[in-house]
Formats: sequence, C-alpha cells, structure tokens
Amino acid sequence: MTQYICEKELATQPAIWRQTAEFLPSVAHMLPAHGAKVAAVGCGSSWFMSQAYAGVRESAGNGETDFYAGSEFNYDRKYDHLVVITRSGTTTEVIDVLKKSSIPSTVITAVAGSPVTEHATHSIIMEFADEESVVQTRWATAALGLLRAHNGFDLEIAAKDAEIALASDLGGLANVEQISFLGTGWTIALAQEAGLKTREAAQFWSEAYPAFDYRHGPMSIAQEGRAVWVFGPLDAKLEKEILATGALLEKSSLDPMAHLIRAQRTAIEIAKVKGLDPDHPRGLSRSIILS
Ligand code: F1P
Repeated sequence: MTQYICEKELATQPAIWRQTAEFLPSVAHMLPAHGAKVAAVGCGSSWFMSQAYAGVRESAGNGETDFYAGSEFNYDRKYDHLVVITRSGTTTEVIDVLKKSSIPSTVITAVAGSPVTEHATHSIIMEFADEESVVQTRWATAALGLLRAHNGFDLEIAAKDAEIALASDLGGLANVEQISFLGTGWTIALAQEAGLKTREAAQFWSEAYPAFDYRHGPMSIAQEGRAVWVFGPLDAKLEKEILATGALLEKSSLDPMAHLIRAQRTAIEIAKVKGLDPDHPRGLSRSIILS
C-alpha cells in the first residue's frame, strides 16, 4: 500500500515536538515579552496556528493577543509585537503585513533566507520542522508547540500523547459523509485546522465551530453517517444532544494538539477512500504567491 509523504511527515510529530522543546531556549528572547500587546498573523494553517497561539497566550495571562489572516490585518490598531507564522516564508499577504507595518516583529518560518526574513526584526528558523508535503501537518504543530512551550506548556505531555494518537485506531471515521469539528478557547483553532485538513487532502465536506455556538444552527446537520469531532473538554449536556442526533461522536482525553494528529490521519484516510492523492491536493501549491 502506498505511503504518502504527508503520512510519513505527520508520523514524525512526537520527535519534532521534542526537538522543538529543546530548540526553544535558543530563540525565546525573540518572542513577545510578558504583558506585550501582540498580533499574530498567518495564512491557511499558519493562520489557525496564530489563532491557537492567541488563545493560549491570553489564557496563560501573558497579554492581549489578537490574530489575523494576513489579508485582514488591521493597521489602525496599536501593537507592541507582531508574530508571523509562515512555513514557506514566501506567502504574499504576510510579507505585505511586514512591509507595511513598523511594529517590531518575529517571524517563525521553516526556510532560512526566505523573503519574509528580509522584512522581520527577528527570524526564528525551524528547518527541522519543514515539510515536502503541500498539506501542512508537523510544521503547523511545531510552530504552535514552540509558542505553547513559550507560554509555559510542557511539550513532553503532548509528545507522549502524540505517540498514542499515531498508534490509535480510527474506527469508522474515514467512512463518514461529513464531519463538524468543535472546540473551545484555543482549540477552536484546532477545529478549524482539522476542517482545513479534510478539505485540502480529501475535498471533504467539513465544518468547524466553537462548541457552544454549534447549538445555534449548525447542529441541524448532525445525523447518522456523519460525525461530530470535539477538541478539548466536552460539556455533558452538549454531549447528550450530539449523541441524540445519531452522529458518530469523536472526543479524546489526549492533549488537543495530539488529538489533531487523529484528524490529520483521518483526512488522509478519507482521501484514500475517495481514491485521491493527498500529496497532490486539487488547486493547491506549497505556498500562495500573488502577482
Ligand atoms: C500557508 C498556506 C498553507 C496551505 C497551502 C498554501 O503557507 O496557506 O496553510 O496548506 O499550502 O499555503 P505558509 O505561509 O505557512 O507557507
């Protein structure tokens, strides 16, 4: 059976997260100080990692943190520090933000000497987390892992859970017709990222919502043959309501970033079921460069 590049790369996440934890002390001085007002910026998966970082940093009490898709940056707001996440370092919208803004910045990228580094105050280069695959897996979680660790999280907990997530059985998840991914706080961004994985890798119908907002309409989609996937803790009442719809419920006590690995694996399995090649997603390239 073919093993796709993205499958090989996602399986390296426990090791990459451990490497990230070892790497942090050498770059921590480039990351925002406690209390600084921060804007985190990215596109695609890197946008969702910016969103997750904002939630993690604020809930750790380390300072106000907003997040933006590169194309939507608010130049009228005042920030102390910009954090830009981009695997390729070539994504047009994030380069534009750095060019137009004079806020001190730190870019986190996988590629040394990439265009984005020319415009940033500081560059954190994580070449060890780079990927050949178009669909991001380990890059996104390594960048977020670095930022979680900088906000006091012990990445070893996630790395151990990642090993469990890699060895776990996916059950019937790859055979459902639709998945709604839910999260609370910073895991809303993981729900978004999981949804993006299934769309990119498998052209699959997925949606993503804050868990409690899911009740306000989107829940009508849930039914037998479809799934509801919850990142982080699940409210007991909401769980009952989901189960009553007949949808398959996926929840986990693993660290949410490790739980995301199950979603990455599910996205690839769905692609296989549909006869698609997840290493060559339709209409996508490694980086979006606008002319
Ligand atoms: C961002 C991104 C990816 C997406 C695709 C196109 O790239 O939108 O999230 O999967 O590969 O580019 P980057 O700015 O992190 O390099």
